[in-house]
Amino acid sequence: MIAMHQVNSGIWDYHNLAYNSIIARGFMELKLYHYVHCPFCIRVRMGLGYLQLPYQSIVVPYDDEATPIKLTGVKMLPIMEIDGKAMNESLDILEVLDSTNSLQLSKIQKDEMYPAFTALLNKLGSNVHNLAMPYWIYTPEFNDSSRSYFQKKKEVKRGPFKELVKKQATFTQDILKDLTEVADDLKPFYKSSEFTMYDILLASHIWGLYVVPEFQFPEKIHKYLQRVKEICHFNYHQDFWK
Ligand SMILES: N[C@@H](CCC(=O)N[C@@H](CS)C(=O)NCC(=O)O)C(=O)O
Repeated sequence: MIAMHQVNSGIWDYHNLAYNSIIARGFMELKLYHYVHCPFCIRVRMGLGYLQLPYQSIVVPYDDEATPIKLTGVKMLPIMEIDGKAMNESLDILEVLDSTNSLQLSKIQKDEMYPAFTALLNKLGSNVHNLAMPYWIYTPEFNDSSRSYFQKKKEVKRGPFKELVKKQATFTQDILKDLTEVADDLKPFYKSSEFTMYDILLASHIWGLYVVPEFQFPEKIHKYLQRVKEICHFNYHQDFWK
């Protein structure tokens, strides 16, 4: 859980085809800077696991502003450093890493249902954050300083965590309503017999609910998440215990 300090200044141009072919040949060093709780970071971790790409995992303390700003100019994770060049935006990162397009990201983004899916993801994501944030801050990812930084920042947008906890039943109800719909669309993967990027996007957005002791996933969704975990060789807590 230590932020990286030896960083390189180059910003990665993700449309650079030369780099893509380097990636395809596997001649690269990958470093992922991430927050354990962050769904966009989990996306990338799941993608890396699915693609079986070895990488250095760097969990950045939430109150460390210097590391991400030095890498990309903004305090936003995930950041992927590929052979010393840093980039952000989870979907752009996944597009570069998946050089053979096995997860069909570009195809999915052209789907008629993609805008509705994105809206569902945003709604789910917001409720998941409201429900889970007061718990995430007590996982080993945080210390007193990063916990207080996180809580202060998030409370500006969402209100006091104490109030969020009081509204647990409402958030849970909304999440379960959406998950019931999702469950109907599992064939056994999201609207497909094949595993695709949809499954990574969905699973990464709801995974953090496992940290909330009061929340119980519907059985079908739990089994689906465990299947995604297997396919992506994903271990949410791996960085806590290294
Ligand atoms: N569009 C970005 C979103 C990433 C994002 O929102 N990251 C949040 C964590 S979940 C972040 O870094 N927040 C920093 C902060 O608010 O201090 C992506 O897909 O990578």
